Amino acid sequence: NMEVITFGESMVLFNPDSTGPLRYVHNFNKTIAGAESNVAIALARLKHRVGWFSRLGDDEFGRYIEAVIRGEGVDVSRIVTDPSNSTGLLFKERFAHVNPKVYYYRKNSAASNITFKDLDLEYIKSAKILHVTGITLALSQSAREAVYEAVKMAKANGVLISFDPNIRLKLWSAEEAKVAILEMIKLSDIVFPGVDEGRLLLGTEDPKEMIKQLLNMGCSTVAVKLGKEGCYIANRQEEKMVRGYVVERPIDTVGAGDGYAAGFLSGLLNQLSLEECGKLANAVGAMATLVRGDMEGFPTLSQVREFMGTDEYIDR
Ligand code: KDG
Repeated sequence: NMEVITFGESMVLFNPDSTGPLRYVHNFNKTIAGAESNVAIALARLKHRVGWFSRLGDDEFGRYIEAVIRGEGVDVSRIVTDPSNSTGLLFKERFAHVNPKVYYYRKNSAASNITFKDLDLEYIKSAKILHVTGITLALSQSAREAVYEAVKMAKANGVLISFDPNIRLKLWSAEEAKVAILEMIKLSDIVFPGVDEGRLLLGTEDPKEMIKQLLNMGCSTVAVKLGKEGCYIANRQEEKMVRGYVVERPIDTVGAGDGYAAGFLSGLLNQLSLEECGKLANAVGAMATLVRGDMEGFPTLSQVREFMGTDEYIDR
């Protein structure tokens, strides 16, 4: 049985080898992106049994995504192949010293055509945690229905629901996002909002106030991500500020939130204290920023222990 199951759109990511406007870029580095597969890959590296699925195009890019995620040790047995729509793509555009810009080529992609019929309910029911994100809610009506269907069924069977709002304003308006995400939060046990999402969803950037509101909506664990500052986290028993790790030169912060969520879920699965969950989450999130690409920087268990200073490092 899987400990965590997640689903959502993964895309081929083309990362430019040089900075500047894309029309002047000649060489790209091909890799994959996708918030949910990022979480799955990060969990697999931390030695958890994790499954990810999506609808992929019957094309080379779909086969590539499947191979990469399978190669990371994630169970991909529930992937559905779409005979008529293509796998989505995404390009980054890099400029010195600022976060990259992102361009999506994912409208009507195979994954955005996912429906509840693509779900293997027995498989989802057998997990301890179902992790979903607001990106899937934004993809299409049928994708949104698939998320609700999976969540309601999982919940009814005692599976914990983990939810990252992951608001992407390139995919939907703030108003639409707010309604759908608040509805999902009410069904969730564990939520991972950022402070900017607090402003948009709850009208506050104050982590304490965000936590109060989210616990009132029925969530049992709330982890407010504060970027390099760390996180402010709470469950029904306690509330804690956990300082982040200092990263001298972050290279690419995209994917850090997914690493954070994976670290936190790993802590919960290993029954760590709330504070230890926050520390591990901070460490995985910080390490994700040290490497170009959304998922390449996620650490193995021994790498994260070394980074956190709990394991001695022997380099030769
Ligand atoms: O959280 C990182 C993701 O945003 C990235 O990997 C791409 O899934 C993606 C998206 O929809 O932006």
